[in-house]
Amino acid sequence: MPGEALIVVDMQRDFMPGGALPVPGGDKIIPRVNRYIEEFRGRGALIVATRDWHPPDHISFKERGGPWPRHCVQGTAGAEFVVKLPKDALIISKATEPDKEAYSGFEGTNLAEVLREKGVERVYICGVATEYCVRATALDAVKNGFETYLLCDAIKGINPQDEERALKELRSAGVNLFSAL
Ligand code: VGL
Ligand code: ZN
Repeated sequence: MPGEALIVVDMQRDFMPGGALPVPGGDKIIPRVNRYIEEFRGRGALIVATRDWHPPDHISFKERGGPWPRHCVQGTAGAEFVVKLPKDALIISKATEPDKEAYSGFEGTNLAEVLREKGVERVYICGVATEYCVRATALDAVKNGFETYLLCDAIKGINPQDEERALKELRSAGVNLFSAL
């Protein structure tokens, strides 16, 4: 419906098994994410895909004292999307500055402005990783005043306990936990 957006978070090769920073079972949700993309597109929603898009010397990388192995470096195969996106999808690149981490698709991007410009009031979120970029994006969606739904059958976390904690936190923050399955 008009007024709706589907936000697909970081469905990139490096976050899949075999990638630089794999989310266990991350590839299992690819078909469901693709199905949501088609369904939402069919009903006239705006399709947004965020991508982790780091410079090669990003602050979150181990060689700079950060927590993560080097991943999703701009322009590399590891940063490519693994889901089918329509040509008119809105691509949001985040964490593009060497010295700034950004887990949320709203952080340091124009996502909130674009959604408002397009009359979006309700957002549906899926993707990886639940307790990092999905969590941060959903919290910011609520903060920015969007009615926010998490598509719980199309998300995947790195650590099950952290994922569980994040889901509780999101629910108390006002995120609607939704599952079609
Ligand atoms: C992410 C760790 C580092 C994510 C991004 O997309 O959840 N996690 N960079
Ligand atoms: Zn990252």
